[in-house]
Amino acid sequence: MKKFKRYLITSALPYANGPIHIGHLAGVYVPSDIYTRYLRLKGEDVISICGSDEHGVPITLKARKEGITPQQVVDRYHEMNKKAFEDFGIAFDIYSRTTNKIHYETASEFFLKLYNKGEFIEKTSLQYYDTEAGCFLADRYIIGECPHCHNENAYGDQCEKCGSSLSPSDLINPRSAISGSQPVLKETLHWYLPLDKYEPWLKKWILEEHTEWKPNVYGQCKSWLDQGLQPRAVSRDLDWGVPVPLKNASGKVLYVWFDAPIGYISATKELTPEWEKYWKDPETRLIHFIGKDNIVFHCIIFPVMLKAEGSFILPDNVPANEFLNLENDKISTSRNWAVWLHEYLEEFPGKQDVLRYTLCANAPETKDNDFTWKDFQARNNNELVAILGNFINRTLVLTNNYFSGRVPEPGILNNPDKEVLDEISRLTKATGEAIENFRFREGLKEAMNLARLGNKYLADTEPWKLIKTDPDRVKTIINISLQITANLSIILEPFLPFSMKRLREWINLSNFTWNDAGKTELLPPGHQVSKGGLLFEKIDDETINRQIEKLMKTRRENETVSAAASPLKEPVSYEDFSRMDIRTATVLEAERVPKTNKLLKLKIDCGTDIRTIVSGIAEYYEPETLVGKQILIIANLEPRKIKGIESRGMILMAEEPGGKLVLVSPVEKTDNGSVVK
Ligand code: B3M
Ligand code: ZN
Repeated sequence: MKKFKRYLITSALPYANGPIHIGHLAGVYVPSDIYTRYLRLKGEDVISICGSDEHGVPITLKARKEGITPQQVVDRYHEMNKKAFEDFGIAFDIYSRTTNKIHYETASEFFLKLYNKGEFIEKTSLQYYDTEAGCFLADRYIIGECPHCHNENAYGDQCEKCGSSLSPSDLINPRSAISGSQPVLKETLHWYLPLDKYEPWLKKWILEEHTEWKPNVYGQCKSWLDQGLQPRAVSRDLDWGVPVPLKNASGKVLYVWFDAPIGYISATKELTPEWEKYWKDPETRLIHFIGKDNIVFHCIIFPVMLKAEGSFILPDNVPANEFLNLENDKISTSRNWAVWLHEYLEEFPGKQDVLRYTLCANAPETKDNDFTWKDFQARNNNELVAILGNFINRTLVLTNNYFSGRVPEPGILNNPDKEVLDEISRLTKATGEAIENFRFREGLKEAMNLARLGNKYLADTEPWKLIKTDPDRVKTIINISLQITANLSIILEPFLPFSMKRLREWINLSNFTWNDAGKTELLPPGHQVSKGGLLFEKIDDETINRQIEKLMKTRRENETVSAAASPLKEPVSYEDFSRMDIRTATVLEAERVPKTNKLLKLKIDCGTDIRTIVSGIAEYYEPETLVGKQILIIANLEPRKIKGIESRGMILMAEEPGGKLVLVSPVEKTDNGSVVK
């Protein structure tokens, strides 16, 4: 493999429109952090770049919904997410944001460079326009009936009910999410990146020169390339984003997927004046950590942008993960089906490593995977506590009990000892190799095998029995166990940084690098170690059940919401509403209408007069139970003849999702004829 001088690690910039959850962590940030920490331990020149992606339509939609500005939305989540990453030890060198001035400058410059090189196609097309609001509508801003499942609230890019991806022209009766009015098609000018022009180059670069990319990444690229690429618009008619830096472009911004990856470059500029060395020297290895939904942008579109610009290096690898599910269901922000990092920390303070461990041990590296609270508990209790914590605790306690905490001198090594020493070297190497190849689950497993080995060694040699009869032998055993401990504190550092830091304090190990891993004299004879303590604690059933119950509650709430959801009607003006004369009234008499099942004839005192109303509630109410009840009526509905009876007005009822009708009445007894408004 080519030897590189330095590393530039990027992690997908999360949208600043919601908090970070375990799916983000497992898919992108835990892997990128393990990799970065590993390189740093090896003494490589490495920088790790991330930040908030602060443009895009979902952010403007959220702002509109909450009645605040997009800037307020991104300010809130940028700070929150930055803190969440810090809290979990995700060690970026910078967590920047795409609303920074430096980013606007960098993205505009990048666009202009391509523009001046003639890399764009300029083209007008027809797009939906809201004449009431006076603006073009992004796909997300167009709502209408889904042609597949007839959900009335499908978006112009996707129906969230049946999951089909749509384009605005697919929608039946499209309407604007801004004004509710019917949009019209209007011509608009945009700039397109001709991906098709770069297709032959991409095929060679990816399909021939990067056969080492993960199968899920390579496969997705191949299928895009096999289908053939089309020019892709890099601008949008929106007022939130980096303005297109041209004269004839007012009201137009860069498409969020054009500006966001440039965010990696602007963040590097912000971090160091030497940014060009990281982005332009072919001896830098650029690696993008992302989730699978971002593959096309990082493997095809951004590389084409970089290639077209001409002075930048290209990614050498794009280790994308698949998705993490939660308790067998897709993680979803809108359905609140997630474990949020900030909530986790409130409920499991100090236990960042337990989550990091579970998410890595179960990472969706090759296929979608599932996070369950039972698995989380089992990983903690059966692996972190019973294997790792237990071994370390026994070793340090024995060292303190028998040798006052001083590392004993080893004696003559027998064959089992030698085998253990060989295994230390093999397992530490295997851990490193797995990390280098982005197989973090495997790396963690190999590292944990070293702790397993330690436990087995203690169990086989039983130093607590030998201490009376053969104290010299015990010196050897404890020395080797301590060397295993020291090795663990190095090779588990990328995975469990909080606990390994504690452990190294206990064993008093400070100057070390990854290259020390495998050595068997890390702690020399006479070196002092402390008694330590418990690195991990058992998590009981009650705690886990509380988490499961919390999710079940969310599920119940979601079911209620979705069942109740007959879609909202079109907005009406207050004038329209106030034309209805709704009043309180009392039922004086009630009887069935002969030869019908559904109808009751009611005599009503409605304050202004006494009148007859026919109502279709006979299936739900016995007539005699209604007499004396106060209800609401529409008093000015035009009179109608029903089964020969003149009905003057209408009784108000609530219709449950199942169709059952329930009478509506004032919360307190009210004078008849009071106007409802
Ligand atoms: N914000 C998409 C996402 O969070 C996007 C990543 C940008 S990376 C340049 O899935
Ligand atoms: Zn649908």
